[in-house]
Amino acid sequence: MLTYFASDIHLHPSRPETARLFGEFLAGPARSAEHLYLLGDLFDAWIGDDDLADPFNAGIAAALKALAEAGVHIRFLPGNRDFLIGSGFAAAAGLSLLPDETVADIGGTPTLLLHGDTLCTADREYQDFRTLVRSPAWQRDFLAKPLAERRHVAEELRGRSEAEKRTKPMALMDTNETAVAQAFAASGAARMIHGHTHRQAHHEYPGRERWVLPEWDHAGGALACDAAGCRWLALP
Ligand code: LP5
Ligand code: MN
Repeated sequence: MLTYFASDIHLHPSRPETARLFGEFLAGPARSAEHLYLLGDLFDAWIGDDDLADPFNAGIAAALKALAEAGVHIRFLPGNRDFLIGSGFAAAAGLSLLPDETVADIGGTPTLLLHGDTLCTADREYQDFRTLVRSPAWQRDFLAKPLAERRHVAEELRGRSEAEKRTKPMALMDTNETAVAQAFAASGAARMIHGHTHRQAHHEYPGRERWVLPEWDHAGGALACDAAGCRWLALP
């Protein structure tokens, strides 16, 4: 049973090259897998499932649906940019939604799957922001606004986040080892797979391992796992 993992594709109409690369992945290598897990930030910004009328978004959903119809089980868990993906997108893309921090049996190894932003505990400003925008009340209020207004808010936030990231120390924006150890202990998993930090790596701890997925803005890539373990799958 071959399972692929990818995250941080950050699809956006302003980056057609990334969309092309991802489309080729879905139409090609992904078809060899039995399962594909998307671990958040599939989109650079998702402002609600009613934005599926947008041709760019509809095209991505259709490409995922074609993969699902070819027999690949696709699952998605939310990132910090597309946590508003809901059942409308899931139906259009033929995928199922998972909560962040899901333990799955991957080739016989209990594996904790998460986006990874919850591990960046030193970034207090981000964590406060996350608590706000993940609250059901805030989301109800936001989704009730017209699409154009939501798009404007998302663009403002993207700009603000980019500016803040230039001033935040790199270590602050990385995963915190105490949070990693706690996540292993709380989940009972022997393996962890996540994205978010864009710091592709394979970290090994006694009896445990942690894979950090790459982002797709520049090169991209996926992780392939089966009963023999995991390895990087480079894209052509
Ligand atoms: O994703 P990445 O790596 O670029 O940056 C994250 C953190 N930034 C974010 C913000 C998103 O990047 C912006 C795009 C979101 C689009 C989503 C649209 C749908 C919902 C609408 C939005 C509410 O998550 C960044 C981290 C970084 O990772 C590293 O871990 O540092 O965190 C921030 O930049 C957050 C700031 O520190 C705090 C921002 C406070 C803003 C307060 C406004 C609250 C009200 C917003 C609604 C009107
Ligand atoms: Mn992210």
